[in-house]
Amino acid sequence: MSSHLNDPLNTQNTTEVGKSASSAPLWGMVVAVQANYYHVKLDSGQRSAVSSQRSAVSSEQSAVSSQRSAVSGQRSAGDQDAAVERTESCNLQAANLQVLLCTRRSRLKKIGQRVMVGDRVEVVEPDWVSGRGAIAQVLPRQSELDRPPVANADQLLLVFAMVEPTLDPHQLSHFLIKAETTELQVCLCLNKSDLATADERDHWYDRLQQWGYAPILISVHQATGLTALDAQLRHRVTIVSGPSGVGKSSLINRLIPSSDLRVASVSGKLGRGRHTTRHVELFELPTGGLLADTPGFNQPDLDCAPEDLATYFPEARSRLAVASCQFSDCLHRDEPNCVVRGDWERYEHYLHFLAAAIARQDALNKLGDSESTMKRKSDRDGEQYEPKLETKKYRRPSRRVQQQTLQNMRYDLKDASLDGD
Ligand SMILES: Nc1nc2c(ncn2[C@@H]2O[C@H](COP(=O)(O)OP(=O)(O)OP(=O)(O)O)[C@@H](O)[C@H]2O)c(=O)[nH]1
Ligand SMILES: [Mg+2]
Ligand SMILES: [Zn+2]
Repeated sequence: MSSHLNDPLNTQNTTEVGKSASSAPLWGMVVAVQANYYHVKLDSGQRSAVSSQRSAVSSEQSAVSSQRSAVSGQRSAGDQDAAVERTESCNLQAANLQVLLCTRRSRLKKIGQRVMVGDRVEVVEPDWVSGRGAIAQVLPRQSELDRPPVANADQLLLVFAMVEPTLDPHQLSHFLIKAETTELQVCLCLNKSDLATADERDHWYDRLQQWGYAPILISVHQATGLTALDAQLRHRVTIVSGPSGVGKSSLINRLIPSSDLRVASVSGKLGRGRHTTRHVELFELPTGGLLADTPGFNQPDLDCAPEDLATYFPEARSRLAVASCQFSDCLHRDEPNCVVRGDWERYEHYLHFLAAAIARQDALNKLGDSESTMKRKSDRDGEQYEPKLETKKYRRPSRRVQQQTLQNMRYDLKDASLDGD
């Protein structure tokens, strides 16, 4: 992350810097979004640059005033300086450790530029007294996740509990596949190892290695395994994900004690699921790096194409890295000379999720057919599309169909609230 952060400072804004010290652009990262306000944490290098610029300005002013005042000038300039410095540091502290509350410039609104948590932004017109500013520019994203909405994340930390709730291999697979579809690096962590026996711990460690993962076993309560985890999180932007109750918020609280209140507020009874997704926030690790807590949900929806599914299994990836199936569009079921089909534990999971992906695609295709309202027509000018005449469209639906639609909507709503977001 950090390598691309400084580029814009050196390239795009050299002329700005030349203009005047006080109008030098400020860069930072959006750490939280609430309604139309963005909390932007300024880059640390810049914060010191800003305060040294400001103290340079204030000492210039002091020098001028000391020249004017012949006798007591020196002393009052010194006092003034110190006072400015004190006010500044208080303001910055009051503004939540160099986080400015920003609006989005109307130009960005006009061009439809969304601002997400994790975005790298340019802040203009900082008001150090009130801790406010405006976002004038958003840098291109390196990655973008929709749920939760976070830009520029480097990795996904999938947290599961070994016990309470019981580790269900199928559910774990489900989450792992979902995590792999993000194309972010996936890191797996098993919490509550204090509740597991040594045999259980060995069993899961070996088993998940077979799946192609190197799980980090931790206990938030006993503070074990946290050093290894910390090394994995350092200097990266990580999204913490996993089912409800596995200890995601407890973990973040432990790693970032200062996040305590805020984490508690988003993962309490009220926040579970719905609230947290609407209010994603990045917390800074004392050792460097940022963590985003997410609401726990128990069944992520998979929307991957059948032909992509194998790429979300490290076991299949490693097989395909050294050999190829006979058919390039092999779905690895019963095709001849398939190199993926075989004796690996999760091959059963693969078949299960493949069947679901195929069913989903079929359903989408059917929907696409029935919803397509244009038909192709050839004439002298070539091919053209014209609206289809829909014979049944204006027919009034029967009472039974109306009842069924209503019923389905109820189920959808119920599912949505169970899913959490
Ligand atoms: N025994 C044990 N319990 C833990 C550990 N870590 C967390 N817990 C407990 O697990 C429960 C759930 O923890 P949370 O941190 O709220 O879990 P979460 O993943 O944030 O849950 P959601 O916010 O619902 O998604 C709490 O009662 C914690 O005290 C651990 O290492 N060992
Ligand atoms: Mg939580
Ligand atoms: Zn195959």
